Amino acid sequence: MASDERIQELIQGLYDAVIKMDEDVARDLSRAVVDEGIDAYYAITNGLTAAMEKVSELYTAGEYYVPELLLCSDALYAGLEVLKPHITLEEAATNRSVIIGTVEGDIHDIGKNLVKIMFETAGWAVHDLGRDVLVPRFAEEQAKIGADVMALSALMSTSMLAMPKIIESVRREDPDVAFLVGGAPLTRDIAESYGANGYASDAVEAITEANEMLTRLGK
Ligand code: B12
Repeated sequence: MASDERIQELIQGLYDAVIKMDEDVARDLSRAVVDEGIDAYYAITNGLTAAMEKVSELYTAGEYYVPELLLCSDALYAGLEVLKPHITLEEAATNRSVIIGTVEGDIHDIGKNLVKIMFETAGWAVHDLGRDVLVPRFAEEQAKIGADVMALSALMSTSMLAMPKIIESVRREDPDVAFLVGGAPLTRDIAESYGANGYASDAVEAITEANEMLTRLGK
């Protein structure tokens, strides 16, 4: 078992690798995390995605521009690829299904992909529509799949306005589907005002909330 110092060293290394846009280091340190038996999700949240918060500050401060953001997310994904198969979740396997996508006008998909990975890890069948998904696509997909949950992601205060439109258009065809929404500009109050059934602020909470939401709905 790795010592606390070693765990912190690796987490700090992952954090720095994302900020320094170093895919190779992110990949190598993620392999070390796995080999040394450190919790993969802990490494993702405290190393890889925590670094995106810092990246976002650098972007806001005008020190990083869009190309840097993309290179940072490449480093994040390089680590994620290694760590993903080693995530363990307490929630039991399920036969539930979810349709997930980032809403129209929004190309941010790092958070959506983390939520997707958590659903997959928890044993859900996941149908990923990708990013910048046009409003009518969700109802079309639901007509084909008949999913239990529809998970919508938005990272911009402008794009999140598509959420109530999606919820309304899907419910018109299928009143039974439960909506889970998330993304940095969302809050539980906003989610409720949009008519969503659930809200979660991060990817692990998303799974707990999805299950609780279905229980609340008697499903
Ligand atoms: C990386 C990034 C980019 C990358 C995206 C790469 C990619 N493939 O995703 C690139 C460079 C492409 C980009 C582009 C743009 N960006 Co940008 N970007 C970011 C940044 C720095 C980080 C986002 C991120 O990935 N965070 C890490 C992930 C892990 O966190 P997360 O997404 O919040 O997800 C977690 C939770 O929110 C939650 N969650 C997310 N989705 C869901 C869904 C469900 C169902 C649930 C339950 C939970 C959940 O769980 C996730 C995991 O824990 C943010 C800053 C920020 N603070 O968010 C700006 C930010 C979102 N971008 C912003 C802007 C303005 C833009 C651009 C318009 C910039 C431009 N001028 O070109 C374009 C947008 C183009 C478009 N049409 O979409 C603004 C948005 C402002 C606003 N509030 O409207 C931000 C806030 C930066 C800022 N401070 O100005 N961006």
